[in-house]
Amino acid sequence: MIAAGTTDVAIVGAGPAGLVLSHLLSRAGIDTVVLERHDRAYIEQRVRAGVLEHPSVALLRELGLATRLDAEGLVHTGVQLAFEGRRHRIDFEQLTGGAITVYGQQEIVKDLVAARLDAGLPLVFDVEDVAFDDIDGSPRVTYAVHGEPHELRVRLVAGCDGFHGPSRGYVRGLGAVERDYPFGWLGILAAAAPTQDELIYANHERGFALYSMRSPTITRMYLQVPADEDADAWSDDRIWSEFERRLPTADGFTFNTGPILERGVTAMRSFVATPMRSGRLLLAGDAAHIVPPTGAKGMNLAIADVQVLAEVAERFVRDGDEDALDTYTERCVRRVWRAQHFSWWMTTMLHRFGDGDEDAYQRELQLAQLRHLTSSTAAATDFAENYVGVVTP
Ligand code: FAS
Ligand code: PHB
Repeated sequence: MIAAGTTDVAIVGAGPAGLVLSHLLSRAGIDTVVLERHDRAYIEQRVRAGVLEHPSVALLRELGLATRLDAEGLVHTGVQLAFEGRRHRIDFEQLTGGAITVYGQQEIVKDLVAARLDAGLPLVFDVEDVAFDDIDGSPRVTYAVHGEPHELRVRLVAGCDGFHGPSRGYVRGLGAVERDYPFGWLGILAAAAPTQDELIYANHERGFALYSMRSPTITRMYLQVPADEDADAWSDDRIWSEFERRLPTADGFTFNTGPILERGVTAMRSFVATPMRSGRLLLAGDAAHIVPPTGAKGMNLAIADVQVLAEVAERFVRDGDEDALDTYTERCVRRVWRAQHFSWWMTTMLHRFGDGDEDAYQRELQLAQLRHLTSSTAAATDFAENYVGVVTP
């Protein structure tokens, strides 16, 4: 027997996009049901992004969802770029008046899930076989929970189900442009106290390295590795000695080592799918676009998309304003391409793309770019505005 229900907006996916959207729409008095494939424990322990742009923090504060973020988030007023063995600081505060906040994506997921459930609002975990019918007219979302079939009649469907979710497959006339990179990131989470309160992005002849953190006791670090690398092929000693080589220890920087709590290899891809709307279905976040994590834009793009989605959804649900839905893709895609360009540019400037002559020329270009970036106020300002998230798309 199918359990049937109705709501204004079915939100598929409880990642940053789906959860922020659920809070924006609830604040606007729009009914929603969030459907998530995994259970609560899984999504709350999944290690992913860690950098929040200024606008993302401002929105979470505005929604009253930043209590723990403000208490535990690490505010960084600058970042360091390392090359030729030395660190160079870019001062966000001086150049933009803004800052970033380092706070784990899974912490945001924890805070937003708790706030939703505390408010007694529906968030269904362990959903299977999510499918959509009649997304051009009166959409129906069908799914199962532990084998029990369910159906939701809705006004709109928000596809916030990430790159591998089903929603994008329902978009009529979808086109995608993409670029894959010939490398990935080996990411580790270590019980080692960070030795400084700013990230280091290192360009090194052995490949890229990133020094980041999650808290005063947890370090998050990344190494460029071949795209098909097996994380388990890297012993702890090999990982630490490779960081020793690639990070700018020659200028006195030291880092603590400690038990490695989590490791994994992430592929590097740039991907943009359009349109982001088809009938009553609207895509947001990784469901529509992917950036390589070098620019720390993935989670922030997802949050920015749903701010627009919430606005057009409210106008449609409240006033039947179809024109609002028509503007969705156009209003998002300019910002998406700004972040795409910045993420591609940082990735190209900081990674090894191969070896031999072609790469030798590329490396000199990278070093020339980095020298310019760290000696020209205009170039540093452009970088800082993009990184902090205060750039005009
Ligand atoms: P998400 O993928 O976060 O959320 C989608 C949700 O939909 C998930 O909870 C998923 O379980 C659910 N879902 C999928 N299919 C479903 C279905 N059929 N039914 C119901 N639910 C379904 N960015 C950085 O800046 N730094 C990083 O270090 C970094 N690391 C990353 C590592 C990985 C492995 C990945 C995949 C991404 C990483 N990113 C990183 C980018 C990341 O932060 C994303 O941009 C961000 O999670 C996007 O948020 P959402 O669009 O909400 O998608
Ligand atoms: C992280 O802390 O996980 C992180 C920071 C900066 C990036 C990517 C990931 O560019």
